[in-house]
Amino acid sequence: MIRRNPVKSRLAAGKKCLGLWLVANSSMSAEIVAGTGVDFVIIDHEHGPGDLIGAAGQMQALRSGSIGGANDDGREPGGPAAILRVPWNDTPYIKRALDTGAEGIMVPYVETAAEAETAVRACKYPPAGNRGCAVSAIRATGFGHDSAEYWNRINDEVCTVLQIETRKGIDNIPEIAQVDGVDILFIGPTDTMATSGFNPTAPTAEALAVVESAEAAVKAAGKPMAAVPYGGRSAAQMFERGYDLVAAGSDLSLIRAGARAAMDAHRERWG
Ligand code: 3PY
Ligand code: MG
Repeated sequence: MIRRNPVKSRLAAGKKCLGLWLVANSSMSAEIVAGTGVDFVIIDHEHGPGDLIGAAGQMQALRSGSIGGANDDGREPGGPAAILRVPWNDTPYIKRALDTGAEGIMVPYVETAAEAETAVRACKYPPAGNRGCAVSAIRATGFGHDSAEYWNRINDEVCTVLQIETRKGIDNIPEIAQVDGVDILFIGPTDTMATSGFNPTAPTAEALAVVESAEAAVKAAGKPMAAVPYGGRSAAQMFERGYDLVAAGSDLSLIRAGARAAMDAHRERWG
């Protein structure tokens, strides 16, 4: 069965979406995260060691719904939306990620409307796009059990997320946002600062202002806006700023933060 994309259905209902990153290529990380009832995950293949076999295992774990009491509050059944960030705007990789079962694709470093069109076309079967078709042989269709339903529905259900991470990309947001099939614009604060000549590990007011100019442009274009928290802001503060989706932390960063807090508390008391 092909379900309604949970991110699309929440956005259509005017709800905000909280997500987490999966960087460790671990199905157990995915299972833990899914058990929290988080709205979406981003399986990261731009950074980290992720591969498509790992992504398949993570997507199986996301759907298992076996821990944490998820799905008892009216959310789409089947766990968080699985969005896969591809390494680059690469049509063959996007095809393989979708075939593996990703419900959304996130493309880094999009700078022009032409690049946005390339990404959207890679995410859609003809005639809307140029995604290759092997519906009887792929995990996304239940290995052929759901071929017809998948073909009929996936062009509408797939979620295309484009990242804005450069000055050129910011300048072109009005045109990028108008490309049919672009669902969400995701500002990458770290790369935006880095590509604008700033040190992203110690953001100055000037560096933050560049990211804020991207926010203003996405808002003006009327597109759903996403990012990771930046400038010391919490996820809640990001939502207050007008974000529709926030990807708040990763399996790896949350382990680091938990381990750090436990050790700091121990050292403070016991030395
Ligand atoms: C960035 O900040 O550059 C991202 O890609 C999201 O973390
Ligand atoms: Mg980035």
